[in-house]
Amino acid sequence: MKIERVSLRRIRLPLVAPFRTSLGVEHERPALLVQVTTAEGEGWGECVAGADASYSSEYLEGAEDVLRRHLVPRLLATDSVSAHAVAPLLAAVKGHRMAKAALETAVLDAELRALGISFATGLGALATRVPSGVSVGIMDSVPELLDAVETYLAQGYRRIKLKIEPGWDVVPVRAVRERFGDDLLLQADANAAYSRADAPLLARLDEFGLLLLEQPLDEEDLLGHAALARRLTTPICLDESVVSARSAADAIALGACHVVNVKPGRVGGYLEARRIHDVCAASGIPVWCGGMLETGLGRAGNAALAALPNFTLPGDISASDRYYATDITEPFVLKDGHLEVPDGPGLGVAPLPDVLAAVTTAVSEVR
Ligand code: OSB
Ligand code: MG
Repeated sequence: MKIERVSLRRIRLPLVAPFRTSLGVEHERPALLVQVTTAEGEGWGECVAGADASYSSEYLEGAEDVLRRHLVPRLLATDSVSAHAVAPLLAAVKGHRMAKAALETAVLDAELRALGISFATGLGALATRVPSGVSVGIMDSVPELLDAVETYLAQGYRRIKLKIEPGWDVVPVRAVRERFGDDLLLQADANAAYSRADAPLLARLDEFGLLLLEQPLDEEDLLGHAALARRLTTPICLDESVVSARSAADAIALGACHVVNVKPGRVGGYLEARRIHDVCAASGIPVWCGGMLETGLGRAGNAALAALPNFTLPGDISASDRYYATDITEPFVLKDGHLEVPDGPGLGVAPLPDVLAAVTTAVSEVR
């Protein structure tokens, strides 16, 4: 495919409720959409970089800048681009995985749409629906948290993830476990808010039978995670620390995790995400699909990825209305606690023109 032009579109979506984590609180989701146009048709990708650089070093304006100056021009200068060629073409630019992921996704979407093949089929996935989990933010009080969890469970969510931070950990986890019982699939995510010295405190979570504890320590502290994994009975899961198939393999070899959260944006795209799935499968490490408050575009790709066989734990792939009153695509809805994996060509969904126009704050083209 020859890429003719690439549009970079900034959108802003209000959240149905504030989402608080140890990294901060979000009231809306500003996002960057990448649209590639080829002679064979178009494709879309969503960049998951946040407004600030609190989750990773990437942030929205930075992602837009590197796309415009360094990434898109490399593809425009190439006569024929396939999705598998994107990462090698962009490899001379270090890092910026979320920006690269958005561009590769748009090319993959265009390619698969032209071929009439769905993302799920293109990735090698067979499942037609995936179990849906929900990530529950830090609340002002335990009763408020219990109400939120009760509402999600009533909607059918199959697994609850509680965001934790120092001062909001043992007490809310105990409260949820006691209220909803031992059968509830429950896990916690610290977003790197603890240090090695907190091991005794984190060990107190062991009594609650969590599926896993996600990213308790700094993203670079693999040895700290390995020490914690030896000390706790709760399985350690890595999110921020795993940025590639190589780093996943290293973390596993060091004993730093028993489970991996796979987010396509964090690792540079769906093709690398697939490789992480494969590396983990070969090592007997289960994976699940994380989320970054994606719109329907990113949610569609994530549902396809999560349909791969080693995604044996429910992911943070909730229905559109978990975050958005109006999604930019046809909304993903919960059916019996699951989301359907789109089976149309490419991502199988596309932005609805009216909604897209209403939430767009800026568009620019790179040719
Ligand atoms: O750590 O998984 C995380 C959202 C933003 C940044 C980091 C994380 C999250 C979530 C939300 O937990 C998951 C979702 O999209 O529902
Ligand atoms: Mg996480």
